[in-house]
Amino acid sequence: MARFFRAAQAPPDPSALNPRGRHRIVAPMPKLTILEFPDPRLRTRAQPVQDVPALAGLIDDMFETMYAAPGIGLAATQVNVHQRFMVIDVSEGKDTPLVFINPEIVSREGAQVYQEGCLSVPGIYADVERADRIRVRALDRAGKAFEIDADGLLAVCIQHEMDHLDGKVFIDYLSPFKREQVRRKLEKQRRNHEPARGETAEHVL
Ligand code: QAP
Ligand code: CO
Repeated sequence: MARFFRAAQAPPDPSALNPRGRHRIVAPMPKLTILEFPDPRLRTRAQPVQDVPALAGLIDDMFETMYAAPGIGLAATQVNVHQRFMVIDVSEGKDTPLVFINPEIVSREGAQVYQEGCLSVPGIYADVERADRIRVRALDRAGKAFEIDADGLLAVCIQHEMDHLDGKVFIDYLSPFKREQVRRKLEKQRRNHEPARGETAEHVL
């Protein structure tokens, strides 16, 4: 209670006001828009990347969008780019960015169940079974081929993001009944939290 009172008394941070000073800016706009289930564009099968250098700016924007969310993985499909690449950072310090271009799983072993989420399915979490250990071959952002052995969370994340490149979302592993429940919950979330059609962000801030 006391802590709440002190916070309410704190002077406003001038940097949190826009130039006209009337509306408080809550958070900077993320660079890229993330498609949300059941958007049919999430069902697109991505094409192999041909021109790695051309992706440099997009990769930076995807990391920015992912870190801001905050998330640990983002596939190009989710930002409506239908080329086979993704960005991942599962580290505690958010200091280990990984880029996978034209990824291929060359071997898989074992099974693990992990409670997954997805920036394209906000607020929904569900257990999914995937391979426990994988070996992945891909190109890095310089276009150089590499191979990595992954287990635990990184292995889950790579498999989850590679699914996006094939038009697959983690809730596809749930029963049709559960998936319909998810669709209705998202619909309700949007009704309650998003501006009505015709209203601009300015009205909300
Ligand atoms: C995929 O997911 C993943 O619902 C990456 O409201 C997830 O970054 C791989 C997020 C779990 C392995 C394990 C989800 C953020 C982020 C939400 C994400 C949300 C806000 C999900
Ligand atoms: Co996802």
